[in-house]
Amino acid sequence: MSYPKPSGRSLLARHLTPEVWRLLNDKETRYGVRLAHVVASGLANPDSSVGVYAGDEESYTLFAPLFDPIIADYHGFGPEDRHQSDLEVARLNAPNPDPEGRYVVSTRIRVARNLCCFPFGSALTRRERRIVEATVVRALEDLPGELAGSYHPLYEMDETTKERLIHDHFLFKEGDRFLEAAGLNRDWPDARGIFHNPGKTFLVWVNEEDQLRIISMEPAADLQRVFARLARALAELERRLAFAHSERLGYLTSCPSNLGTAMRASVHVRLPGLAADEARLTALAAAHGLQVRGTHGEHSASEGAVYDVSNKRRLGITEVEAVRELANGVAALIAAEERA
Ligand code: ADP
Ligand code: DAR
Repeated sequence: MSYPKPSGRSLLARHLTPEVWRLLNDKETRYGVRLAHVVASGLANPDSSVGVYAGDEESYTLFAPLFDPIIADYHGFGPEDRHQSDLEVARLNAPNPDPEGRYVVSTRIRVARNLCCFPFGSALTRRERRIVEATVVRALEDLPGELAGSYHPLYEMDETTKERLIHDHFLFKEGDRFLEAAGLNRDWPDARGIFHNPGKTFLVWVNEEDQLRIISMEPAADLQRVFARLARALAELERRLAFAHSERLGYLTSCPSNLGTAMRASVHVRLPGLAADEARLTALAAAHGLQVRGTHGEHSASEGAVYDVSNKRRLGITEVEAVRELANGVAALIAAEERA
């Protein structure tokens, strides 16, 4: 395959030079992942922001001449940097940014994980994806106390239930064109599903963009309690499953934007005053290290002036620091809303 010059302004377009292509194009990981696989989504979607997906853990080292500049660009994380995780609730000290409940509708903290010793989602065979599902579900069905729940395979779910769960922000949307071009939607809906406790405050997505999306969520803005539930769940799951992880990059994920903590901590916050100037809202959020999404997450618009506001940085920051950064940033947005 000759050098496929990427168009657009993605990090792929910026860093897939002819030299990098010549250097890496004939290499293959032990799971058979090649460079063409890694760059497929960004080549097919010139409007990508990142444009690459790792096919396995080894992609991050074998294709480092492409991934390292992308990681440095997105996270400000250099080749000599080392990620540190910190899930110690006692060190969080994140004040509730909206104790009277006037602005924050709900809080959600999620982390991505992939099992070690398997390819990632874009390179799994149907058989491997079913083994991942069975392995993960066996661990989930063994969880104690508040984390106990049940698994609901997508392929056994009626459309009404699926649409209700998506509408209510509990279930992932069917894969978008970026995931499609990466091969992450292959064999859909086979071996995909959602685990949740009766109250839907603890949920796990199985085999979406990553093999696990582990989620703690509830109404209002008690970030401390949402984080504590997630930390308990991760401690239980780390005893039952081995996750793809590297000393340098932390938890390894399909998309490099999720590396490190692999955490996105978000609030749904109603900001009718700031909604009048979304560019200003986005700039104000960015000044506090926060990202703004629509009411239904990535690639969606805001409804009723409700915005999904979350930490942008995932790598080179600890989980505790990311959640504290969100708490402080949301408090600043609420103060600006009260002045708007
Ligand atoms: P992810 O956060 O898993 O990377 P998305 O941005 O697509 O992916 O969000 C997934 C789902 O989580 C969407 O339905 C979104 O509305 C929902 N969501 C995100 N943050 C919150 C929140 N604070 N409260 C309720 N739902 C949320
Ligand atoms: N849409 C892809 C991925 C961007 C980051 N979001 C993820 N990983 N869900 C892009 O390159 O724009």
